[in-house]
Amino acid sequence: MTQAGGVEKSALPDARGIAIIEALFRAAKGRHMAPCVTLIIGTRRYSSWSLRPWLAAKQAGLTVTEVEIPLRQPQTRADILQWSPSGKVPCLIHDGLTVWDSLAICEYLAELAPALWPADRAARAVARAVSAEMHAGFQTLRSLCPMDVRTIAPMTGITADLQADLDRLQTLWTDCRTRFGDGGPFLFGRFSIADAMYAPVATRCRTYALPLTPLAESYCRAVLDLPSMREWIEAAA
Ligand SMILES: N[C@@H](CCC(=O)N[C@@H](CS)C(=O)NCC(=O)O)C(=O)O
Repeated sequence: MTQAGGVEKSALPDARGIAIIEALFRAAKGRHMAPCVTLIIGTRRYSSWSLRPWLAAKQAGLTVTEVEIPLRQPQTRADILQWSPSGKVPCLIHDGLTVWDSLAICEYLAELAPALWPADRAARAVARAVSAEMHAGFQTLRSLCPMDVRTIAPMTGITADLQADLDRLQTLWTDCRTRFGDGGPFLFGRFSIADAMYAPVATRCRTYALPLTPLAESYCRAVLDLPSMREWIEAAA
């Protein structure tokens, strides 16, 4: 049955279907397989919160089964509520457990794949702080420059509030790269959850041609060049 503008339910696997898919992965790959997680995500083109844990899981080499729910449809909330008690995506399902909220999901993924946080305690603490800052902040950037990975729409006239967000962003990226960035092009050298949290910002910088320092430009390029990022953008309708 299809509701106006909604998801055709038979087109999406249900919880039983997901359990069967996970069992098949386990059987096919044997005992030493990478953990298989299911992510309920929103429309790839727009769902910045979905991109974050999806990218973290892919970068960690986990096997990801996805259910993509179209956002901004009359049926969206009902469809999401079938999976996520908060009525929001993303939502992760693993071993019968449901975890909602992007940052909580990333923390869970790091328990499956500890390399998702930096190994050094100080670096790990700062990585958590900048991830939490992204999760809770940058309101002006988020509202004036919504994620749309398929569009290029250079912005003219940067407001003072938007410039303040851009300044903070670039101070933060410079600090992380300078103090912890040896050993790779990411905020803490190797890819970490902090990069997953800022990946939708890298796409916004490109979409809106936001003015950046050379360090910020090259950091954004490193994120956008990740094969998993390319895969997400390619798959976005
Ligand atoms: N704090 C949540 C925010 C999640 C959120 O707002 N997700 C949006 C999509 S990006 C959503 O589910 N919107 C519901 C809707 O559009 O009906 C998180 O970090 O996961």
